[in-house]
Amino acid sequence: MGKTEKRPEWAPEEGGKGFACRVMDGVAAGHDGISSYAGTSSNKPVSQYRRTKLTAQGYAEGVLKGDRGILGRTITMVESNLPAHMDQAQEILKILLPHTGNSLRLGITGVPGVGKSTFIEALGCYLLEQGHKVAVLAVDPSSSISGGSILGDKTRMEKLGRDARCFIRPSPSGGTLGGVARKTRETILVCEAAGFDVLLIETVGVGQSEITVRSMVDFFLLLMLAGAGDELQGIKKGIMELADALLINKADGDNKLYAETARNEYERAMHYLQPSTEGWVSHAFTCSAVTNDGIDNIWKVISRFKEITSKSGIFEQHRKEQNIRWVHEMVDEHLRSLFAQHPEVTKILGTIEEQVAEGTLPAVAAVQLLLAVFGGKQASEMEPLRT
Ligand SMILES: Nc1nc2c(ncn2[C@@H]2O[C@H](COP(=O)(O)OP(=O)(O)OP(=O)(O)O)[C@@H](O)[C@H]2O)c(=O)[nH]1
Ligand SMILES: [Mg+2]
Repeated sequence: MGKTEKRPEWAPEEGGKGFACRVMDGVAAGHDGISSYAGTSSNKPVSQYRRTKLTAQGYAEGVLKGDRGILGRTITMVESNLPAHMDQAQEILKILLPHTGNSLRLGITGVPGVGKSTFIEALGCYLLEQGHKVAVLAVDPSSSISGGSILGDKTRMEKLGRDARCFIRPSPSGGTLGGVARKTRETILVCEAAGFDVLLIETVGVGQSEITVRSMVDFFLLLMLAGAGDELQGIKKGIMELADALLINKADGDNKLYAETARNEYERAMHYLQPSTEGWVSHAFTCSAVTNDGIDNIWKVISRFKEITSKSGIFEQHRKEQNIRWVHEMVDEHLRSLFAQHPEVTKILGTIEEQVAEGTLPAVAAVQLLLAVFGGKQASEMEPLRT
């Protein structure tokens, strides 16, 4: 951003610097963190809605028209923790809801360095060539510290990031995984309403976040490496059971042979695993995100999955189940936070914990007591607390 000296035309020639002022160049985009287009070129058209305060209807209309600026602002609203924003986001989502759901939601996970971002770049570009509209999202609960994994990765998604048909959004920095997940689920809906028909959702495969992402996608893809140690494969066993396909990446150069051996091993191992999706048998494949070898094949697999599960009704049923589970999760989370903040509960919790630890109060009785207090009973009415 450059600073230029501006001198008003009425200023005397010999007036010196006292008559000049410094003017900062404006920014083409809004202050919501994204340019009006997903690409970085600043001479692309700026949203006609920009900088005007919008109603929920205005936001929804902008999203439905595919306006990038409004899309970014709507997602910012969805990601906000301010009560006023949360209310407006819900109003917008209500309007958008009938226009959502027309996409394939693809979750991509794997250990750091396996090549998730490089793979997303390769698959994303392939899908754009096929005429799809692609949005890339990330779920990374640690991103409040790291500043968002995808943002740091933009260099790996250089082509995709420059393409106006693609929309890339880094992970919301929501603190808890529950918070990040809520925001990503709603962002998925907003992107679908904006017309994106393939959503690629990246998450780092280092813990709970894969399970969370599994619960918000249709197809779950696990990227793996050939020759990674046994202990690593042991850790991944639980995750392997969640996968609709295993993809051994970096099958290029000298590694091609190892990748094929690993594919055979995984294929055998998967015989003994519970299938992740009813009516679908998960298989192992190889690809190279660098040479693009196998990218078209994995998309064929994913398309076949959609075809088969749509025909059998499992696709729709899964989404309905995911939505219902989501409601329960949110209720759980909300109740837990109400419980933790309840003044009477917090007053007695320490004493109760002590009594349970000392063995003077059974755990079940402690729960009954806490829930009774949470339900409105006075702690002083409670028998064990008088001791
Ligand atoms: N040879 C080869 N290298 C690859 C391939 N895919 C990715 N890489 C390289 O592997 C490294 C890690 O790739 P990333 O795409 O950043 O991996 P990631 O899984 O997104 O990593 P995190 O975001 O840190 O979890 C980079 O140096 C890539 O160039 C591939 O198919 N073949
Ligand atoms: Mg990455």
